[in-house]
Amino acid sequence: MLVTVEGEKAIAIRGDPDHPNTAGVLCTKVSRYLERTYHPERLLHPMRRTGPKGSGQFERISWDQALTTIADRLQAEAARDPRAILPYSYAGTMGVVQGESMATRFFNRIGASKLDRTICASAGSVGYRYTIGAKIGTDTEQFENAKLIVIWGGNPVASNLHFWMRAQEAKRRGAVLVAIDPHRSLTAEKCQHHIALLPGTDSALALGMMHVLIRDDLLDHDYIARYTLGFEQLKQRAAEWHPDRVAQVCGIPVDQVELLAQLYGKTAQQGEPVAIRLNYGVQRCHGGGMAVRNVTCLPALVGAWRHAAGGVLLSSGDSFPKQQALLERPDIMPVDPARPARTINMSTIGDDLLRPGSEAFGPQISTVIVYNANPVAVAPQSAKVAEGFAREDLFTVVLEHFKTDTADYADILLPATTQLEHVDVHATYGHLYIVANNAAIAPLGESKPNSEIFRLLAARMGYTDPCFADTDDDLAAQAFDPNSDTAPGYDWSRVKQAGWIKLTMPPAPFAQGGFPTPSGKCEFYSETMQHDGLDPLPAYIPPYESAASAPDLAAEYPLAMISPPQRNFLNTSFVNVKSLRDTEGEPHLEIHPIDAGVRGIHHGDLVRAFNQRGAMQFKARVTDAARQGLVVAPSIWWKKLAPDQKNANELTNQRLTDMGRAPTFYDVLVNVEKANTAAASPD
Ligand SMILES: Nc1nc2c(c(=O)[nH]1)N[C@H]1C(S)=C(S)[C@@H](COP(=O)(O)OP(=O)(O)OC[C@H]3O[C@@H](n4cnc5c(=O)[nH]c(N)nc54)[C@H](O)[C@@H]3O)O[C@H]1N2
Ligand SMILES: Nc1nc2c(c(=O)[nH]1)N[C@H]1C(S)=C(S)[C@@H](COP(=O)(O)OP(=O)(O)OC[C@H]3O[C@@H](n4cnc5c(=O)[nH]c(N)nc54)[C@H](O)[C@@H]3O)O[C@H]1N2
Ligand SMILES: [Mo]
Repeated sequence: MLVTVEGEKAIAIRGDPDHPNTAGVLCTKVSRYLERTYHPERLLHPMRRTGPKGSGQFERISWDQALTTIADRLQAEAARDPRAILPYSYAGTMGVVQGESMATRFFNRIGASKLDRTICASAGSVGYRYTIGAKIGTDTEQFENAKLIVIWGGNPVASNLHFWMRAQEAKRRGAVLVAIDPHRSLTAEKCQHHIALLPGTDSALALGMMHVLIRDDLLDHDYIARYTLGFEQLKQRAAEWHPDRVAQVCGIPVDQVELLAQLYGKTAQQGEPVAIRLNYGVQRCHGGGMAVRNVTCLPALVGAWRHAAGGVLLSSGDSFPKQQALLERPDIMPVDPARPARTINMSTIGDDLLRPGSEAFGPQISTVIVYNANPVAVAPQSAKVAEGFAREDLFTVVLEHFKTDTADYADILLPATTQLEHVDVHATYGHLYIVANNAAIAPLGESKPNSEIFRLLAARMGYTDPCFADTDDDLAAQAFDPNSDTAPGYDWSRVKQAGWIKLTMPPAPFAQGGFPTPSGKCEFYSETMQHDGLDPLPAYIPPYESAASAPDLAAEYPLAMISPPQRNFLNTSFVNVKSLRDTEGEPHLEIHPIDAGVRGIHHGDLVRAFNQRGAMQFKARVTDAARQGLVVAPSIWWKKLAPDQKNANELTNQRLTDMGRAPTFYDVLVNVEKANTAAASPD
């Protein structure tokens, strides 16, 4: 991003036309970054809570008062049992410096509980790594050369615009685009083919593709023999997945299974690059890890990895040689055999805040420090999360730009800087550039970077370890390994000057195998999975909440609900930016005309979606963009900006995926009724 500054003020923001991946294009929401930065409700000084928890009533205090209050509390807790202290952070800024470096050092030094950061990507990461060894994939910039692009569980028009630019270019050059998505998303609308399967059934579709590829011999036998493991066992497993069975499980016509497999296998057999952009939509049901694994097996079957523009991209995260231990310093954690280190899963924060201390759990959570996150709005089963944060005996500190749903529960609220005001360096998960974040303007008001806040707290706690003296430039300099193959000679001062550097990666990373798995091959059969108690072969795991696995529940709540991101929001960031929120209108629910018809629901009606966990009101949008049996609740709204102070996480559950301990946001059954009948019903 290029920021124009006049005097002290940033007056314009645009994409850098020289950056190869983004080519000067900013997505809708980030193009409003100035509106967000100079928002009249920006937090500009520390505050202390004056009203009841959740009320959002605060009074101004000084930094000195704030830091003293927090350090006193942390010291008292640490003396009792530091594991009662919990950091909670995720995607607010994805920078290395303002994310997990100084903050994590601080919590390690205390001996606080660790946070298992599972809320977004951990199911797929595990499934992908079992299969090909690391989160390394096709270079985004190569996709424009592909002849077939399968966009599997992603909506890049809304959530990954710079990938979509490449996919569009490929289409202009004659490529076929296929979207696999229960919802006719903005992306699916623009693809030549759209397969609207039921949520959580992607594993079965991938098995059906394997079945057809093997049946019709659309395989690259040479690639399979040299670079894969377990083809014979896979063949037997795939034989069980006749397209008729697949069609039934996925709720789609059988010819769509055939079409997809034939397109994929035949295009590859013609020697053309076939590429899969695999995204997060497939990971948010019970079998989310397995779904990613199954899809990740496909390129090896047809030899797609031979081409720079073939293969699959889930995340490019492992291509970055991040020096995590150097940044986070787990070595400074105190070791106390009586108090083994504890890890809390961020995806079950609702239950865990409400859990009493016990032998098995360890101490009750007494103190939470939230930065870069908005758990009250984004974590599943929101009512429990809010109940947890409302605990009178819980001490909560929130570092924020705004008074979010979570900030309303803070005892102490601290103003943080935005990306315009601090220094950072970014690894990415969609492309292969290390990106510098230089400060454009001075911190607004009394706001401070996260790193500085944790540095000051460390000083108040009396920590004299030299690592707490590292500046933000020091941290950025430590971010990547200069002796690595992908960022050789990494030098922060140069990156800072240049703005970015591209990693050095071979154009077709697995053209000659070399998968970073235990066998060095693409593992159709995974001994590691067997060792971990999982099916070693690609399998289908139905959603927790589906007619197949919970018929009684499905009788009561017959509609599957997904809540994918809206185009104008970034998770809950930007929801309070008026121009963006006005574009999205108010929380709405897409419902198929047949499902609406039987419920007497018309376009624009106020409806109530409900299940065993809660209820929420939406404006109905009657549209066949939502397939029959599915409702779509674009997300993630600030609860307090919704008419009934709720968002879709009122209805989601805290059950975890098959691998990676991740949430199952899209594994949810609900029923829907007109809201005016709601007054009479019990909840
Ligand atoms: N505008 C915008 N951009 C964003 C974000 C944002 O909030 N707003 N969030 C960012 C973050 S943190 C992430 S993780 C990514 C997420 O972005 P994506 O990777 O695109 O993932 P999702 O948005 O979760 O879902 C994408 C699509 O998957 C579909 N889907 C839902 N369930 C299933 C299923 O079971 N199978 C299949 N095949 N499809 C399914 C949804 O209908 C949706 O269209 O986007 C990033 N970019
Ligand atoms: N129902 C449903 N729930 C979901 C999802 C979904 O698709 N559906 N998506 C899930 C996914 S993929 C993700 S990644 C999570 C995201 O969940 P979160 O990581 O909580 O992301 P945000 O909601 O954007 O909240 C981030 C907060 O950090 C603040 N912030 C930004 N930069 C900084 C900074 O430099 N310092 C400090 N102190 N604060 C900063 C922002 O103001 C914002 O309030 O939500 C998950 N929840
Ligand atoms: Mo995410």
